[in-house]
Amino acid sequence: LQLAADLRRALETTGELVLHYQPTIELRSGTVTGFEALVRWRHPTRGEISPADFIPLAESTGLIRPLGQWVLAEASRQCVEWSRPAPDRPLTMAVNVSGRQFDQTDLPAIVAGVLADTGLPAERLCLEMTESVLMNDTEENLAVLLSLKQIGVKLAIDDFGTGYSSLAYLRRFPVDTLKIDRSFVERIGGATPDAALARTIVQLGQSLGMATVAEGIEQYAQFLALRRMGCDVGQGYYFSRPLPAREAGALLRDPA
Ligand code: G
Ligand code: G
Ligand code: MN
Ligand code: NA
Repeated sequence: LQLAADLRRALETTGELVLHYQPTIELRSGTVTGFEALVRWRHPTRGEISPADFIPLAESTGLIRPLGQWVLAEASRQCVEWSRPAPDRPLTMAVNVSGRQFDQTDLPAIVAGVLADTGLPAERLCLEMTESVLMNDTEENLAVLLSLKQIGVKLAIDDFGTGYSSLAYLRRFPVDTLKIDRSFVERIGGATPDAALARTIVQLGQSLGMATVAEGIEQYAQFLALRRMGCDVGQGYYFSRPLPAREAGALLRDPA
C-alpha cells in the first residue's frame, strides 16, 4: 500500500507530521489550562491528510507504535517549553492514545521514558482513550492502566457518552477525567435531551471525583450553559481551533 509506505517514510522525515494544539479553558475563570495535541500529516503530494484517515492506517500497519511514541514525546517536549516562562501556572497536555497502543504492555515504560527524557511532571500529561479501551476488560489491559496511574499520568475518557458500554467500567478503572462528547454540546440549547445528558455527565463526574471537560463548544450560549452546570473545562472553536505550535504559543503569551 503506497500510503502506508509514505507514512513509514514520514515518520523518518522532519516536518511532514506536525502537531496542532487546541487550548483547554477553565470555564469558571476563562484561563488556559493547557492543550490537546492533534496530529496532522502534510503529505508532499496529497496535501494535508486528516488523522481520521491515517490513524486507522497506522493502527492496521503497526505504525501507530512509533507514531504514538513520537506524538507523546513531541507534545510533552512542547508542554515543558511553554511552561518554562510561567512555572507557577502549570499547563497540562492531553494526548490521544489509540486502543492499539493500550494493547502494548510496554506502553507504561514508553510513557515513563518520555517523561524522563522531557522532564514533564507526570500529572501534567493526560492520556485520552475511548470507551472501547475500557470495554477491553482483560487483565493485561487493567495492568497497563494501573501502571500508568502508578506513574502518575492522568487518564481521560474521550467522546464520553457515545460508546456502546455500561458504566460499570468506571468502578474498575482509575479514570480522572470525562470528556463530554461534542454531540451533546452541539444541541445543548435545543428542545432535545442533550442538555439533560450533559448535566448528568457533569454530575456523574462530580460524584465520582472526576473532572469534566466539554468538547466542541462553538457558541457563547453553550459555554454559559456548561459553566452553569459546573463543567470544569471546555474546548472548541468558540475559544480556538487547533493551532500550529507557533500560534498556540503566542496565544499563551498574549491571551485574546
Ligand atoms: O483533529 P481532528 O478532528 O482532525 O482529529 C480527528 C480524529 O483523530 C479525532 O478522533 C482525534 O482524537 C484523532 N487524533 C488526532 N490526533 C491523534 C493522535 O495523535 N493519536 C491518535 N491516536 N488519534 C489522534
Ligand atoms: O476524538 P477527539 O475528541 O480527540 O477529536 C477532536 C477533534 O475535534 C479534532 O479533530 C478537532 O479538530 C475537532 N474539534 C475541536 N473543536 C471543535 C469544535 O468546536 N467543533 C467541531 N465540530 N470540531 C471540533
Ligand atoms: Mn481527544
Ligand atoms: Na472527543
